[in-house]
Amino acid sequence: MTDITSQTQAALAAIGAATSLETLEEQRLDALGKKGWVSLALKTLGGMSPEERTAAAPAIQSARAAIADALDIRKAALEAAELEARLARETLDLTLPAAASPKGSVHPVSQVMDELAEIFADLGFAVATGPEIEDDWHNFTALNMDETHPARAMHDTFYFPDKTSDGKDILLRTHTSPVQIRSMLDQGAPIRIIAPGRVYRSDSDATHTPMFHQVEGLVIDRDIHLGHLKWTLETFFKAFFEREDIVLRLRPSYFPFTEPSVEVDVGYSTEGGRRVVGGHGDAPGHAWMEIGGSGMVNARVLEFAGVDPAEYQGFAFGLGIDRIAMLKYGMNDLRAFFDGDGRWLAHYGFSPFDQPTLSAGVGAKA
Ligand code: FA5
Repeated sequence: MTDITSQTQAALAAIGAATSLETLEEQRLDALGKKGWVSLALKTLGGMSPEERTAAAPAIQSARAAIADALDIRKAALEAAELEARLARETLDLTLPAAASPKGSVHPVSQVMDELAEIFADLGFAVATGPEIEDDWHNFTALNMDETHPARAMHDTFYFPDKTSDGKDILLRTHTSPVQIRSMLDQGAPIRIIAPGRVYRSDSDATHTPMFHQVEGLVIDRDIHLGHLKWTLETFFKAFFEREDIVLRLRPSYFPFTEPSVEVDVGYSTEGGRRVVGGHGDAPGHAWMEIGGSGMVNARVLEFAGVDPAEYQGFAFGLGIDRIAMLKYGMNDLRAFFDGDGRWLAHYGFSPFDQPTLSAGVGAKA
């Protein structure tokens, strides 16, 4: 008994005198470690008679509790002292000049938006914008999707709990097509615009993200036909990918706001795991990738937007900007676009001085 008392006192004294976390750990192992004297003393209880155990156990238990408490207290004190010392040691002089200057870069989506605007400006298109928080009239109804239209369900829309003062649902726009309506209502026909911007759908995998970017195109004039649409897209993609062998495939499709509707695919091959645009998608080693929807603007949409369908018609398209950025610059996971990882941005980002121009090349990388 006296043995335990004196051993405990010696241990408490050593713990109190420990000047580093390492020596404190040695003290802990010496007493409470698997082979420590307290642990060994506890083990002897198993071989005792019940009477002996009742007599011996409280002393060992209280020795263990006292040592554990002392270890905790000393550990907290040593840690606090160490933190104080570190804070005193690691000073930072904010008035010193930076060792490396901060280096930002232009995100590939922003770069591609500038490239698009440059190419379409050359084709006579103005850039239009619309709100990302839309009402369901502009996003759906005026695009020929009334409340019961099944295509509304295909968009996985994010709705707000509130409504507009005149009772319309408020939502995050699911595509850039409402800018068609806003532009036609604002400026009437003829019209030639592109509308790049953010759109939102509840969707997520390697090629779908809940927020992504589209560019809408709209041309309304007299005698516009599907041939103009194909020429415009082909001319755009040749300039964008800076190659002449771009082959587009227009596939019959359905959008409520265009009639007829066509889905646009571009031929590509895979070289060293990287998709390279060009060539016929059905050629050996090639495939087609969907990059957008398009068609002739439905007469009902013109009516909703106050344009006389007897006098005017036109085409519209909506392309996934992130998709064409991936194709041009060789990324394979769309989600990385929005992770904000500095290493990804340093690799795929552009110098702010690398402004896309038709004369210098829309895709030149500094
Ligand atoms: C539309 O959004 C139509 N508004 C396009 C349109 C405009 C058709 C004008 C006719 C006239 P769609 O849902 O297919 O269509 O989307 C168009 C493109 O956006 C797709 O081809 C794809 O490139 C891209 N896209 C769609 N969903 C996602 C997503 N979750 N993540 C990234 N890109 C997407």
